[in-house]
Amino acid sequence: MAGKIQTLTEEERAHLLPLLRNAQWVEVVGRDAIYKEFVFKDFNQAFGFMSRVALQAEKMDHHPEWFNVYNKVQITLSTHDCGGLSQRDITLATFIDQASLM
Ligand code: H2B
Repeated sequence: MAGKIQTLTEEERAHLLPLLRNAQWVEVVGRDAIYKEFVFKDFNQAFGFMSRVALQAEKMDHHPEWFNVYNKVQITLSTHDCGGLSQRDITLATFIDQASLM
C-alpha cells in the first residue's frame, strides 16, 4: 500500500470538491478529473504563470494537462498513475490558484 498513489475517497471528495468548486474548478464529465480556465492580461502574463506551474509540477513530479492560446490557459488535473483524482491534484490545484494571483 505504502507509496502507491490512491484516488480520493468519497469522504475526501465530500470535503474537498466544494472547496474546489468555490475556486471555479469544475469536475470533468465522464472522467475523474478537474478543470479550470485562467485568463490573463496578455501572453506574457499567461506564460509567466505557466512557468511557475511548470517548475512546481517538476518538483512534485505531477504534471498538468494544459492548453494555451495567447492570454488563456485551460488546465485539466488528474493522476494518471491511479486513473483519477488524488491528493496530488488537490495540492497542485492549490498551488496553481496561488500562482495565478502573482
Ligand atoms: N502527472 C500526472 N498528472 N499524473 C501522474 O500520474 C504522473 C504525472 N505521474 N507526472 C508521473 C509524472 C510519472 O509518470 C513519472 C514516471 O513519475
